[in-house]
Amino acid sequence: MKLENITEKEFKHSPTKRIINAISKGIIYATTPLLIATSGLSCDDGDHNEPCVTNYNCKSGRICVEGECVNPPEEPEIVNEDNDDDGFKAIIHGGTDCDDFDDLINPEQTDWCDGIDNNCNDLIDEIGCGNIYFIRGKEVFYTDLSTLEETEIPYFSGLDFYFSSLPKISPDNSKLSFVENPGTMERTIYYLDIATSNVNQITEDAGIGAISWFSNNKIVYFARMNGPKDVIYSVDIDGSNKQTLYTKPLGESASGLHLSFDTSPEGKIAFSISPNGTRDLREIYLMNGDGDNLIRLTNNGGCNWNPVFGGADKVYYVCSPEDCFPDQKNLCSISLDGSNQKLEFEKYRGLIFSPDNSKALMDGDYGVQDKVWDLNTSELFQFDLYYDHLLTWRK
Ligand SMILES: [Ca+2]
Ligand SMILES: [Ca+2]
Ligand SMILES: [Ca+2]
Ligand SMILES: [Ca+2]
Repeated sequence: MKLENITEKEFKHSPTKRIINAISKGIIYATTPLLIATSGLSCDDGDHNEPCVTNYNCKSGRICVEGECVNPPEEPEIVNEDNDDDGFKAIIHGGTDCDDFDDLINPEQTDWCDGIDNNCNDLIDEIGCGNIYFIRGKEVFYTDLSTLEETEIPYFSGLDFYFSSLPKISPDNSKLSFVENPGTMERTIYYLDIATSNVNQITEDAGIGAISWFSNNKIVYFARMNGPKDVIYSVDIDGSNKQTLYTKPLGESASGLHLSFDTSPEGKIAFSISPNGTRDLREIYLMNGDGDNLIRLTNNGGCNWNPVFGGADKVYYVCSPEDCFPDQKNLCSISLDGSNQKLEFEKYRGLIFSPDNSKALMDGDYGVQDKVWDLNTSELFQFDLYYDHLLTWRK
């Protein structure tokens, strides 16, 4: 009988079934000749069925297993699961190290600006690029985010800074303004030319607090006259063209709280005052750079201060539902048309924006210490550098 003529019924009852089975097994074995050859278990080595009681009965190198001589199992390859000794196993070994041959790449690294995902989160350089300017103690430094190296800016060593009048970089990155604080009401604003290290006086006034820049080499500053009466001025950096932009009405002055403000690249000013003169209420206001078009932005009955422009259409500010001296400061935001007022983060201290306003660096207390916040995705990233006070973030 020819093999191809066997029906299923005939096959089941056929005495040739055993033979057919044997043939099919032979086919299966034949399809895996490599496996058999490498495992040493091939049928044609002549020792496959060699009986044994102990290893002494087997040929050299073979061992006795369940009465048959077989080749011993291959030694498992010893694998170093943390090849670069950075404390993180490679991803192929179930770990989180996305480059196990570079000890400066693992989930605990800061993802500095080098075009590489240094912290294995599939995002490249999420802390951004440029320089972060900051004060530590009484010294002014900047960190280059391409190298994470700190450079101290000369001149400032030992100067006293108010937290309300921190040095500020000009929009073109060439100058750093600062207020000399001799301990009297009369204070002087200077700027440092970063390239030449020359220091020039801009103006002097009573009780100068916050200072900021417009993009046309104008300084905006707040001064507290006797009364107290808070005024926002603008002045050219040669001290000319001094203009009064806003004078706090007497009813708003009783709180005694210092006025805080920020300038936008487009030339707007956001500032914080108490609408009813109490120490428990402050709101954010907005006006043009010449003092026109004053509007009140926030209206939530709490304490809102230290506004910071984040891009062309948004202001971020410290917010507290209790009073102006809270245990915990939160971060809120509002659009420049007064809409979309919301709580962004609880527990934070300071905030500066990247040059393209896509990211913010938070100088935080209480659990948000030194985080980069991606404004597009609202993700928070660890940033393992510590700053006392952030100044600015510039290319
Ligand atoms: Ca590793
Ligand atoms: Ca690594
Ligand atoms: Ca990354
Ligand atoms: Ca990087």
